[in-house]
Amino acid sequence: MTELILSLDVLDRKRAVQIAESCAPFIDEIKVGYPLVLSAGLSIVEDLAGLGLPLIADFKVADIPNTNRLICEAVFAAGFDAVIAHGFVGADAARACVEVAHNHSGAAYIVAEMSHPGATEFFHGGVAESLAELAVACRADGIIAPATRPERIARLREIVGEKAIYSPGVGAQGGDPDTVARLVDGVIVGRSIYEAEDPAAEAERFSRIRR
Ligand code: NUP
Repeated sequence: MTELILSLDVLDRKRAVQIAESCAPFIDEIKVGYPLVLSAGLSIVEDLAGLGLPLIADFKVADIPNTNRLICEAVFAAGFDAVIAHGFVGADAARACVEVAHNHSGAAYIVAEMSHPGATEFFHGGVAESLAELAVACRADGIIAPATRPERIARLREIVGEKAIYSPGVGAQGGDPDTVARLVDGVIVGRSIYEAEDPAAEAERFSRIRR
């Protein structure tokens, strides 16, 4: 089953919690990033934890191994279940994130290729493939790959095999949810849900990809 992951990039704490609560029956996980944490504070995790859905910290961690370790320890201490990290910093730094995640019975996902147009400037030409290989070598739980380029997801799937692929870029960024859902383990949706007049109805509509 392909999961539906809500990207909760909402700045107002109350609104974020309201949207998460109303969408909860239709989603499998919630992804929280800098926009919400920097606006509402890290304690937003406590507000969301009650929903019983896994929480992914999209902090795209990208530092030296020791700093990555410190960041990830704070992420899991806060109550997150998974973290997203960059792989371009090298295997030692990425592995630090994976190790901390696994020590906390959590998961770590490595960004293999991003979804925005500018991502082609650096991720193409073999880089994304190398990052996917690094994710496998570091025993990461999966990769992030672009819903805006299904053909790239298919290519990266050849490298990561059974590992999870989570994919942002549907809706607001132009990716087609049904096409992508067949290729990945989780589809990440932000604006198409949280900016909708009725976020829960939109989440329910997207949840048809779970079939
Ligand atoms: O390559 C990536 N593309 C992307 O959009 C990697 C990401 N982590 N994201 C995140 O997914 C982005 O920061 C946002 O939080 C979410 C997509 O949101 P939306 O475009 O559906 O609103």
